[in-house]
Amino acid sequence: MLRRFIIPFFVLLLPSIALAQPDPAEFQLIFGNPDGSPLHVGIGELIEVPMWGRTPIGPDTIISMYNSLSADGMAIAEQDSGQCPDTFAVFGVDDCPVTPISPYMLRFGPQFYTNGDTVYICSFLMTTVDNPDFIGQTLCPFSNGCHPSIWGNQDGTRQVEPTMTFGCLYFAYLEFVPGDANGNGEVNGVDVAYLVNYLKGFGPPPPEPILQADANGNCQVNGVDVTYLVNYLKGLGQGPIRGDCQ
Ligand SMILES: [Ca+2]
Ligand SMILES: [Ca+2]
Repeated sequence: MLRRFIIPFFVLLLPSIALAQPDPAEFQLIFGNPDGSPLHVGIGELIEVPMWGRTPIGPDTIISMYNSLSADGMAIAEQDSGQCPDTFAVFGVDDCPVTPISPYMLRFGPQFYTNGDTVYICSFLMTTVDNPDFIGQTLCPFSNGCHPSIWGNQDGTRQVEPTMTFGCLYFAYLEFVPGDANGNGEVNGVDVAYLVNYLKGFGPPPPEPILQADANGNCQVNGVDVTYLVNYLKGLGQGPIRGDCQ
């Protein structure tokens, strides 16, 4: 009779012991877009890599937050700083020999509590490499810094390493003037002739990115763009538009 009493007692006790320590799965740290889609960036461009955080439903407030991110030098040329409220301190961490780019840490002082929502914290600023080969590619250069991201709970005695998610970068096409088929920065009749020659097989393709010849913004380069350009140059149609192409 005694044994039957003891076993249920321990079964009840075990879950309460487990809850005494924060569950890392309940604390989320996301770098990049919270929906997991890649950030659209250019080459050689100063970019913002946003951080998002989530704490559990309930009054479990973070009072100390170190967020650390490493970036692979293949895609990131420089890690500049953080773009954060004044309550954040930004530390450059240069004692991480395994990473080509020194990770920066962002330290947060005041309380942070999301009650189950995913909220924006602040951003790391970085500069992408100036490598045209990456245009049109998706790279995933981010990883945990060599110093872990650590969040401290309100009572000051518990710490949790949040579950981290790292988004990727999509290297979008270079800045260009849509309709500028020959890539000289202007849109005029020369572009019509250039595009016609190319489409007939008599001339070279538009310089990279070839979509600068996509005058109507439908992400294709063909005879419709010639008509579109002619109409625009005659004052009969709208100006060239840049499509949202990948
Ligand atoms: Ca031109
Ligand atoms: Ca087109």
